Amino acid sequence: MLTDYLADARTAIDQQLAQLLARSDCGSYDKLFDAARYALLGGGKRLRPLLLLAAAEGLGAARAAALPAACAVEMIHTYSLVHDDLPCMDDDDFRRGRPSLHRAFPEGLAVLAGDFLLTYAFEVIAINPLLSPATNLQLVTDLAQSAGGHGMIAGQVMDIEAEGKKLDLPAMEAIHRCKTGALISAAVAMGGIAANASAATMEILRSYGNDLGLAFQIADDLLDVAASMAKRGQSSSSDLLNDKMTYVKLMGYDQATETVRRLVGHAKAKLAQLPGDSLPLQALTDMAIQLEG
Ligand code: GRG
Repeated sequence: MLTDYLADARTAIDQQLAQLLARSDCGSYDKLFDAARYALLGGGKRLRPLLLLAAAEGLGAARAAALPAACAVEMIHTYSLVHDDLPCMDDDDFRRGRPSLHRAFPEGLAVLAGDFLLTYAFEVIAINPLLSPATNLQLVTDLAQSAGGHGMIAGQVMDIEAEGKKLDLPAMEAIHRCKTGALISAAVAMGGIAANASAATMEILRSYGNDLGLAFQIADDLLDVAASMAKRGQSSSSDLLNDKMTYVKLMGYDQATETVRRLVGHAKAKLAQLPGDSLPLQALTDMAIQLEG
């Protein structure tokens, strides 16, 4: 039943994203849309838009009304991956199981396709006729703040600045809360906004989203370590802790795992306080945070 809900919501997101970037004859700039489609429609778990829909629908919003905001969040996420993969950033050749956008298309076009997705996200929210202008404005504001200069982009800059330096736990947490956590948290909050949730409900959603966002990043660090260990055939994680400045390196594998469990426990306790149906959010929490063992 719950798996049906998530599969159905995912299909709705994928269909709406495809529709938003439907083939049209753009003449001399066709390639921009080809590149954007390659990045946006080429896989991904759709965690952030699913969180948004689950929060919105659980609180009584119609799916159609919340879908544009859900797609906008996925566009922002995808643009961040496209830009993060560029040679001037992480220089990654692969993304979502295939060549990254700047490997499949000219690098300049990859930059511009990322810019396009970033800009289009706000247009998609602003022109949604199924929500009031005031609600759309609140959605735009939340998304801009989470993705912007005190949110995801700030996180990316802090991350770059931290390269080669020894960070303490609060500094690392600040980076993760901005770089990864802010958009995840915004996705959940935007679901509440789309549903016209009360201030008390918004507070619960934001607290849940903040914990989930941080847990997601630490769990990702843990999965990286586990994958490297499996690849190297090592039975102890200790050698791997020298590779990269991550939560796992700072805290050790076991304590990082414990931190994720604690954050997830706290996040789920918040969900239990929500009015409406929070079961899809519970299931998404488990889908987002997968720990070994
Ligand atoms: C370049 C503006 C700019 C920002 C980059 C978010 C970010 C900041 C970079 C992403 C790089 C990265 C790997 C971050 C760690 C968080 C993470 C695991 C992101 C991947 O999210 P998933 O697993 O990806 O939800 P899919 O492909 O499933 O959507």
